[in-house]
Amino acid sequence: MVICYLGIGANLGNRRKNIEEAIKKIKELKQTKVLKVSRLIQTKPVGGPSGQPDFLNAALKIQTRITPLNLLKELKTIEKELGRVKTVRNGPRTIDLDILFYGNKIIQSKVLTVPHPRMFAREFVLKPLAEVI
Ligand code: PH2
Ligand code: MG
Ligand code: MG
Repeated sequence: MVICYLGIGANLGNRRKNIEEAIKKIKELKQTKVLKVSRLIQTKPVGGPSGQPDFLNAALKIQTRITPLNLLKELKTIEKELGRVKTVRNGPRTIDLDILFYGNKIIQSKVLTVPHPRMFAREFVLKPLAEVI
């Protein structure tokens, strides 16, 4: 089992409900346990188109046997199930699920970079993460 930290963000639709639903689906993943859930914090959008709604952000500590690329795939599936539509970079979204850390692994592949490359400059990631670490 590997300890892994996930970042969650939502700024479209019922943001709280989207995040709760995403956590429920992550709990249902095989070979995965959710160990800690942070509070939800409201944050101003960083980057992306101006005028987009405020975000709710959260972080999770999980334990999993799913490999990093399969975990990425599972998270993308959950994003799709919750109605995420890809538009512009950093644009508004019903749900965003990011792998922040996967054990102590450093991953630099075409589709996945871990630790998350922009997390260290983002208060909306670090604040909830500090609650579950
Ligand atoms: N996610 C982004 C870009 N900007 N801003 C906030 N406040 N919260 C986010 O989750 C967020 C963002 C890209 O994933
Ligand atoms: Mg993100
Ligand atoms: Mg993402």
